[in-house]
Amino acid sequence: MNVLITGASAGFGKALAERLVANGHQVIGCARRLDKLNALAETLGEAFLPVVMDVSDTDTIPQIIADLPEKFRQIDVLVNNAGLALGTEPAQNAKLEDWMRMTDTNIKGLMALTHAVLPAMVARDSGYIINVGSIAGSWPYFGGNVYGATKAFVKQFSLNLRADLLGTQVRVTNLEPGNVGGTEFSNVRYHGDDAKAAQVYNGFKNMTGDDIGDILIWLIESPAHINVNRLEVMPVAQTYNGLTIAKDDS
Ligand code: 8X3
Repeated sequence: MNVLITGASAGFGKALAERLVANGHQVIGCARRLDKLNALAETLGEAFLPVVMDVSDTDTIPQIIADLPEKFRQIDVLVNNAGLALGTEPAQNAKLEDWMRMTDTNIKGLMALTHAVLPAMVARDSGYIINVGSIAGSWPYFGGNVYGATKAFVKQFSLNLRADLLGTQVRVTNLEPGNVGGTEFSNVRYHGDDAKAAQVYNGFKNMTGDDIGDILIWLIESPAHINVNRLEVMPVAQTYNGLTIAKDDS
C-alpha cells in the first residue's frame, strides 16, 4: 500500500512510517523539515518518499499531490497526523495568534489534504483516511479551549465523511489519543519550555509515539470490510474526573 502521512518527520508519523516500511508498504512522508525527512529516508530507503509540505499552506497542496512521482501517485491511505496544541492558558489569557495557527493546521490543513486526495479514492472505490484527533475533541479540560475545539471539528468531520461515503469502500477513522509522552507535542504546547513539558509526564506511565504507531498500523492492516469509526485511547493512569463546581467561598 501507499500511505501518505503528514507530520511524518517526528512522533506518531515517524513511528508509523517505520512500521509501514518494515511491513513492505510505501510511505509518502510529508513534513515541513526536509533535514528530518531526509534523515528518515536514509534509514528507511526507497520505500520512503520525503515530501516538503506545510499543511497550513493550503494553496500548495493540490500541486504537491499532482506532482508525486508515478509509483507514489496512488494514495491508498491518508493519515492526517500533522497538528499541534499551542498554549495551556485559559481562553481569556490565550494568544489569538496561537488559536489561528492551530486552526490553520489542525482544521484547514486537514481539510485541504482530504479534499485533494478523497476524489481519487472514491473513483477507485477503495481507500482509507485516518485522522489523528484527540481526547480533547470530546472532553473539555482547563486550557484546552481552541485546541480541543479543533479536535472536535476533526471528530465530526471524520464521522460526516463516512456519512457521505455510504456505499463506497472508502474507510475513515478518527483516532483519539490521550496523554502521549516522548514526542515534540508537549514541547510545542509549552512554547519550547522543556521543563514544563517534562512535568506533564512525571510520576505515571504515559503512552508513547510507538504505542500510537502500533495502533495506526493495526488500523491500516485491519480487514477492508471493517470501519473503525472512532478509537479513543488513554494511558491507564488517565481517566475522566467529573464536572467541577466553583463554591461561593472558594
Ligand atoms: C492531547 C491529549 O491528554 O495530552 O491531544 O491533553 S492530552
